[in-house]
Amino acid sequence: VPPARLHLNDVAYFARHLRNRRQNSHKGSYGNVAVIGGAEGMCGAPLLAARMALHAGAGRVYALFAGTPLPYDAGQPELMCSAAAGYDYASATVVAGPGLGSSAHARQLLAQAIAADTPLLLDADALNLLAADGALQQALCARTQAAVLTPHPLEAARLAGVSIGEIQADRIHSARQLAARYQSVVILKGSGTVIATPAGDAVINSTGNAALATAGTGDVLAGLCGSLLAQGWPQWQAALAAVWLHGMAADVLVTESGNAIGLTASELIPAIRTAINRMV
Ligand code: NPW
Ligand code: AMP
Ligand code: MG
Repeated sequence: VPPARLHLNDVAYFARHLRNRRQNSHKGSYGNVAVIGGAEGMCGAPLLAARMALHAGAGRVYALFAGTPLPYDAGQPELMCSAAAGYDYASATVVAGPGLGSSAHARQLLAQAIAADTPLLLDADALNLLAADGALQQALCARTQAAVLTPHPLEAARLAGVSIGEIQADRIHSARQLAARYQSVVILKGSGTVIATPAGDAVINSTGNAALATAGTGDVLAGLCGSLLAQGWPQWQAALAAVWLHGMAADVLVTESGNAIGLTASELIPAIRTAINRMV
C-alpha cells in the first residue's frame, strides 16, 4: 500500500483532538507525564522532553533521573525532579529513554515502565536497551495498549538488527516492519519522518527542515508526543500531530528568524506551544 503524505489539509485528521481548556477543569484534567532518563552527563535530555510536555499542555510533569537527580530545573521550576527509583509509573504517561543510558538500573526502570501498561513512549536509550533484550521485547508485545517508538535511523537499525543503510533504503517498509515486530506505533525520524502502525498504515510527514539536525530535538519530540498521549489522544493521532507540529514549528522559526543555522532544541519548545494554540 503506498503511504499517504501528511499535508496541511490533512491536519483536520488530528486537529479535532486539540481542545480548548474547559472552564471547569484543573491540572488533573490534563494528565501526568513522567520522563525517565538522565543518566550521569545526560540530564539535559529529560529536561528538554519534560519542558516540552509542560508547554504542550500536560497538567503535571515529572523529570526522573536514572543517575544522580537534579534537585530541580532552574530554568523550569514547575517540573518535579527526583530519582526514578520508587516512582509509581501506574499514574502517568511514561516517556522513557532521553539520556537514560544503558546501565542495569536503566534496564530495570525500563522493565517497570513497560510492565505498568499505561500510555508509553520509548525513545533513545530505551530503544537501544529494547533492541538488545528479548525479555523486554516480549513484555512490550504483551501490553494491552500499543506503545509509541521514536527511533532515529541508527536506533531503528539496532531495533531491526540491520545496518542504517538498509533502514534508509526503504524507510516506509522499515517503519512498517518495526511497527509490526514491536506491536507499536513507530515514528521513524529523519528528513521525511515516517509514522507507521502495526496494521500497516504509513504516513510521511511534510513539515520540518535541516535546522532540526541538532542535539536535543528528538528529546523535544518525545516530550511533545508524550504530552498528547497524557491528554488522552490515541497513539496514532498523537504521533501524527507531534511530528507535524514539531516540523511546522521549525519551519516557522526558520522563516521568521532566518536562523536556519544554529537553531536550538530549547527554542523549539515555545514555538511548538504557539503552533498548538494556532490550531485550537
Ligand atoms: P552517523 O554519525 O551518521 O554514523 P546515537 P544519540 C545516526 C541523549 N542526548 N540519518 C548518526 O550516525 C539521547 O537522548 C542527550 C542518518 C548519529 O551519529 C540518548 O539518550 C542530550 N543517521 C543519547 O544522548 C542531547 C542518523 O545516529 C547517530 C540520523 C545518545 O543519543 C543529545 C547518533 O545515535 C541527545 O539527545 C539520520 N536522520 N539521525 C542532552 N543534552 O543531554 C541519527 N543518525 O549514537 O544513538 O546517539 O542520538 O546522540
Ligand atoms: P534525534 O536524532 O533523536 O535528536 O531526533 C532528531 C529530530 O530532528 C527528529 O525529529 C528528526 O526527524 C529531526 N530532523 C533531524 N534532521 C532533520 C532533517 N534534515 N530534516 C527534517 N527533520 C530532521
Ligand atoms: Mg534522540
